[in-house]
Amino acid sequence: MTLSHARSGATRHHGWRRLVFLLLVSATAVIVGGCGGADGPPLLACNAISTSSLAISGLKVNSSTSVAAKTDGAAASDNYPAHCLVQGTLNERTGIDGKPYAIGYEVRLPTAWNGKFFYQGGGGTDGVLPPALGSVLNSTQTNALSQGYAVATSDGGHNTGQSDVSFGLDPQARKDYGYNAVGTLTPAAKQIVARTYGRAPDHSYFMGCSNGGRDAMVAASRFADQFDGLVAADPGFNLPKAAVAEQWDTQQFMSAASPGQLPKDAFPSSTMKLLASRILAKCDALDGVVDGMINNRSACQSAFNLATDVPTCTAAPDGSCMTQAQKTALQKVFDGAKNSANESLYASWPWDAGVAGAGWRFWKLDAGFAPLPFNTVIGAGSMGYVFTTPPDAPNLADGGLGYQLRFNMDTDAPKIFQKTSVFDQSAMDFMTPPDATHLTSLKSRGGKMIVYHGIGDPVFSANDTIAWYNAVNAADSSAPNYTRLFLVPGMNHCSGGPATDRFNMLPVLESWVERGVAPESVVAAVNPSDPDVVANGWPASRTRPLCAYPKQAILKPGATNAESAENFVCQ
Ligand SMILES: [Ca+2]
Repeated sequence: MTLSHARSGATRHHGWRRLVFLLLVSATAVIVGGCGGADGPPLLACNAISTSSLAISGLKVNSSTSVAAKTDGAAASDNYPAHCLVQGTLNERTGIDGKPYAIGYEVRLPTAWNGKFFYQGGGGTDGVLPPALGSVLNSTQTNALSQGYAVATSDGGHNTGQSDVSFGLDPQARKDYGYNAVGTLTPAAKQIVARTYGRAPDHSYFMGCSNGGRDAMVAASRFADQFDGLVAADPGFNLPKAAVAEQWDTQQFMSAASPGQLPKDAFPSSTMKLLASRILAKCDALDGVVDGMINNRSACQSAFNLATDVPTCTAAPDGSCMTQAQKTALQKVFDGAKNSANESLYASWPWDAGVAGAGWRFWKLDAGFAPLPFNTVIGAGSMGYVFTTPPDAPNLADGGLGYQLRFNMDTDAPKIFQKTSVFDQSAMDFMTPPDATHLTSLKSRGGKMIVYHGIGDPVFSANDTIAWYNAVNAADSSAPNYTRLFLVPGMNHCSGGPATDRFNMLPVLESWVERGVAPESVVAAVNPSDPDVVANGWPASRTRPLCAYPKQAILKPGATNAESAENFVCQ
């Protein structure tokens, strides 16, 4: 429906039907608060959208401009339709650190509106305002804006970029990052939608990966009244605990390093390739097809034994063995962060072919642009500034390695649960979904949430997400009626790895929300240009079904073509 169609719809009707239509329109206008109706505020053209014309509490419009359609992008996801771009801030204020803060936002309103709203989740430590094109994540397909969605996104309440995490010195900036940016922007953006098109959106969706996946899970818990459907991809919903694991991992990797070595030196690519090949040797065939993919994740965890399945070097490592120090460190990483009482501080990690993926290496061992793991580059500062209470503002001149090595699992890790009179919410309070295992509000309003997670994710453990999903089901056996989990074998963080990581969950979610079709399986393809796909020699046409957990993809009896999803069944 276009703007002009929305305004002139009544002209399509005649006689008594027209009268009934007008009565319905007027009743609807009352229900939605009179927006655009005869008694409500006038509809706003793009150039008329301003701070004063909207008059939304705390909301400032810095610019509202008409943007012409882009049709020459390299991929469909780069293109967008003609739309109105509104940029501004919410809740401008000065933090307790004396710095200016606000929730920066962007709302894009397509000329041809499909009647729906899409919130695009952020990522990492936020701090930047991504273009609100409505990314559908693991797909180069048409973005949500091009499908006619009105799309909103925010900077998470600070605009200092991804590398400056000093916003953690301000308690409100922590809350904005944790939940309040989504909670504040969503209703405000919907008011902008209503003032533009004359009515509230028919359906509202949220999609995000990583910290954006955490945003989705938090929204499903805190703001379930605002969303009909959500996609939480590779969610870091226990992010402060995962941050503890980032410190732990670096400590273990460094325990196997010789003097002068860094994690990337102590664990060269040849070592991780050896690990992947030994895991595959034990686990690939457990799902019935030797294809470089481990669909039978659960059987693999007991089948593979690092101590006995990888040769221990008697001389220097040459890619065919590991030193005992390497094996000890890797076992501790995969067992998960522990304190000195051997209590788990986060989660274990699944053995999976994704351990040799480029994304795994980037996060856990070698960021490439820095000689350190990205877990150190981003994980030291965010741990000290944002997740520790009170913040300890660590010196990061060495890239964060010293901080990570000094981090104490007995005395520092518990600070993610700590609060003070000034920092009145702990990191676990402001970052995680309250009562994550009971999605009662989402359930009662008929909302749906799709969660998916790469089994080879090196940042947020798929085991943590599986444990969450099992807990939700244990608390409510009807949970699959409103939330489903899809595991992606081999996939690293959000994408990449030896995996079928190209799929689009938005139409799947739309079908569930709007037509009641609960997803059983979703066809996924390889990204033919992914280096891990190329290195494995997989055909560019390979597809697989992703299966609703706990089902897994199994080759149909008698099928011979193991490259096509249609020959697999979820069971
Ligand atoms: Ca297999």
